[in-house]
Amino acid sequence: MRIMIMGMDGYLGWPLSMYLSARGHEVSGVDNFTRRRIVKEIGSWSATPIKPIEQRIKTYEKVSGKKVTFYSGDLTHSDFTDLVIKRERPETIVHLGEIPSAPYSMIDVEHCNFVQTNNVIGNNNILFAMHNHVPGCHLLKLGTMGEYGTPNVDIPEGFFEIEYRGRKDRLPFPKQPGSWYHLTKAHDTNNIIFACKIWGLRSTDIMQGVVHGIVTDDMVDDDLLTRYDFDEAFGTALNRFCAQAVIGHELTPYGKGGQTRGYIALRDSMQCLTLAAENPPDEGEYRVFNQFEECYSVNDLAEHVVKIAGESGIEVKIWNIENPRIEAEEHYYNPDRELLPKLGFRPTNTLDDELRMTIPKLTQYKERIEVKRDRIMPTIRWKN
Ligand code: NAD
Ligand code: USQ
Repeated sequence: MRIMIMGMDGYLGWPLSMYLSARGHEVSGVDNFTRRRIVKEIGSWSATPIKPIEQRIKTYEKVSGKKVTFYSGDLTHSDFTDLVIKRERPETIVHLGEIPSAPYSMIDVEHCNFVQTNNVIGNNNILFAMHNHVPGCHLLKLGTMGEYGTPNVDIPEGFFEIEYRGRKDRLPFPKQPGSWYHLTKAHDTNNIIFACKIWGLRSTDIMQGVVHGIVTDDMVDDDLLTRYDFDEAFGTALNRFCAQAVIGHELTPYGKGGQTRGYIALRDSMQCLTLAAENPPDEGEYRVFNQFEECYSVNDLAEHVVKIAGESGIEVKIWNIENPRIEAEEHYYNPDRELLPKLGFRPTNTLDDELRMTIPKLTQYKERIEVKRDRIMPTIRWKN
């Protein structure tokens, strides 16, 4: 299948490109290196020393014998997006090419507007280019579990049956995002639903939980490593805790630490996205998959990291610091997760086994984390 990966240079995009290519798909991709630039802007870097995309592709092609095509450009430029989609005629587009950080979007009005414009406009440009050139293409769009927020009821996969004043309907489940970033994903969702309705496009909107880990089977050479962030804006909870453990920094659950989210290992995110790509929806169909393995509170995660780091002789403490965000610290959380397992998804490892791979791998980059130790504690607040 011809698959185009928007955001090929990113944390998920690069390993997914190799994973899909290794399975025999014809892979092309797009990126404008925003992620590299904005991590630098906040004074941090990836724990792993990542190579330029050209070198990644060259090494991958050498070790695999496969070919990957890359286009450097900005998805918010409609002419560019139109051109690459017209040229490659993808059968599936995996759209990862957005700015993924909640804290970065909360810095100030410029950052909020940059994230909202980047994400919403880029997504719209893809929808229009699909309509114009490849109306049968499947848009596999990365949304987030954070679109739903933390309601005090179970969370279905996208839609729910409701009876109101004696009438029934199947409606999109309400969205209560918790940052300007998370809101962009809800805006994208509405735009995609509308495009599927008026143009008959097909799409899978992936409500993905927080991703963690670094190891995938295709990273057989150091040139092929993916990025791994640990700073306050781009490091996600569990990845931050692992990096903190490696340098002996206290683990930092925010506030009471009862914030509960779905988590998924990087390798299993690849597995799920591949299953979704290889099992497309019907023409005109908009469907939603909740993509995570298990739910944990941040306190639970910190305890798992303390235990597994301890097995390697690393002693770390947990420090529940003041929460920079406005969010529920104790809440009900029970999302459904049925559609991907029905397609065959099985988590590869337990959380502890995955941590047994992540922590030693990360220890190789201890010095790089140490150099940016001052980027760990949160300074960006939801309310100044
Ligand atoms: P990432 O920042 O590492 O990857 C996104 C890539 O898209 C980057 O390389 C960036 O340079 C590129 N990009 C951004 N805007 C672009 C534009 N206008 N034109 C071209 N390229 C652009 O992020 P990630 O962690 O790999 O996440 C990928 C997707 O998955 C994002 O949409 C994110 O919101 C979503 N997601 C991530 C997680 C997670 O925990 N990592 C969880 C749920 C959802
Ligand atoms: N948290 C801590 N301590 C930390 C870092 C985070 O307690 O040191 C808490 C946060 O307050 C939050 C939870 O951990 O309650 C998750 O935070 P996060 O930074 O790991 O995740 P989030 O901001 O939600 O964003 C990440 C990705 C984003 C994706 C989202 C999936 O950056 O792209 O959309 O996870 S989800 O959380 O399901 O919405």
